[in-house]
Amino acid sequence: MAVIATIERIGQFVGQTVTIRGWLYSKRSSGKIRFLLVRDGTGTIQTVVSKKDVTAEAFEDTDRLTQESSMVVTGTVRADARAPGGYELLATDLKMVQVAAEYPITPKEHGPAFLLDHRHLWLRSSRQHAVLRIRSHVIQTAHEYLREQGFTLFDAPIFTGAACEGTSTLFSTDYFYDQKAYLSQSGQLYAEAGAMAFGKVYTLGPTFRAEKSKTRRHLTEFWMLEPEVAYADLGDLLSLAEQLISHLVQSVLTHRRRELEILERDLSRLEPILPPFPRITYDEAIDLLRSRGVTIAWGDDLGGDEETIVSNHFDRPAMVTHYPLKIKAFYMKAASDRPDLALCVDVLAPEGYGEIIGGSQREDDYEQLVARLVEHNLPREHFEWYLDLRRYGSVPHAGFGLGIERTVAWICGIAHLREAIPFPRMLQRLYP
Ligand code: NSS
Repeated sequence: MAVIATIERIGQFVGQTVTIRGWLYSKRSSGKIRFLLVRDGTGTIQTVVSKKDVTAEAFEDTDRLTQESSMVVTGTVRADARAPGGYELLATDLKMVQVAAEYPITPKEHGPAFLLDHRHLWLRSSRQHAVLRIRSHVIQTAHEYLREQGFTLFDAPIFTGAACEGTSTLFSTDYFYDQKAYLSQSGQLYAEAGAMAFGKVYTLGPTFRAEKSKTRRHLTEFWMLEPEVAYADLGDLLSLAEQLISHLVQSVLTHRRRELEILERDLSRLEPILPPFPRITYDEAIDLLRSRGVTIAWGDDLGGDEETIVSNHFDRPAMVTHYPLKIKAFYMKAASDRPDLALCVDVLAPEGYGEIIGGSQREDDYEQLVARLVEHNLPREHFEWYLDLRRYGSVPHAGFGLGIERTVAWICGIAHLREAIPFPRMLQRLYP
């Protein structure tokens, strides 16, 4: 019995006989030789099947193999600089597991609607595969990084009783005993309880926004990473944001370079992503926009186009702070010297990707927070537990939410968020 190897690690087995379990990506024939490109989920390898090296039955089977047929192949690993990936397998045995029906996705161009309808199969294509491997790496690296920094993973609920980010984007569902439940827009409020219990926590989970927006930057279900830190202010938050983002990007450059190459990502745009990131205030961003001919009133939020103009000004993510308090969420703390401004930050990724992080220092004063709930017309009874956090040992604290899909789309250099998650949920998409 040969050892079962993965294509990713095939370099460790040069000269040895191994078994690869996978699927046929493509094939071509030349006389008594068949060249099978086999993928196993970790990579692809060219497998050379010579009539002289395998049984007659195995050789005939190669002609029955269709695209995406499942197969187990055993052979000797050979280093070959000309082979894609640097290695080849010289087959000594081949077993078909299932002959696939005619595969709907072919090398010809398919439109996005067709590909999204076949998302369950599209995942196998090399570009989609590369994006989702990078996504996995980003999430795993974030867990490792935050653990090393002393954070405790603290899972927030998905069924919630109230809004975190504004009532207009809440998905509601029937709960027991005539209650309404809402799908969480953010784990933040719960993470704040966690920070008061553990000091430094983070949540990572799906979050939901019932925004009727059709832009390439919006999903109705997306994943958010939310660190929350007790005894921290806005300055501490900015350091954490630039360290975390830089670490994620540099780690992908080191460990997922092959995937970035498949995506033809311009690596020179990722290499400079290191601290410090530029910091500009909302006021400065407004000046910058006006100097570029944009008509914008003080107090307006920055839309996608404005974010693009600001972020194109820098080669690293820009940290825009101190937005007008009145356009921001109820929980943000006002600046002591300018009470019309929030101690908040939006981190805008370069190359037009726009906002990947939104965060703030939190209002930690009980009276102020009660006033903000009233201003925002929020039902106080749903927030009594949250007010308790200000009654019992309130401290300055801060946190942010990093959108996983937006971060992955930017790192991968892909235009649309829908490819940065296995099964995107959008205004008009719930299938598959
Ligand atoms: O609305 S945010 O700006 N902020 C919050 O939800 C805070 N409660 C987070 C916190 O402080 N713990 O969303 C944070 C990020 C934002 O920068 C985007 O990267 C991402 O979440 N985000 C989205 N990604 C995809 N689709 C949609 N609709 C979306 N909305 C926000």
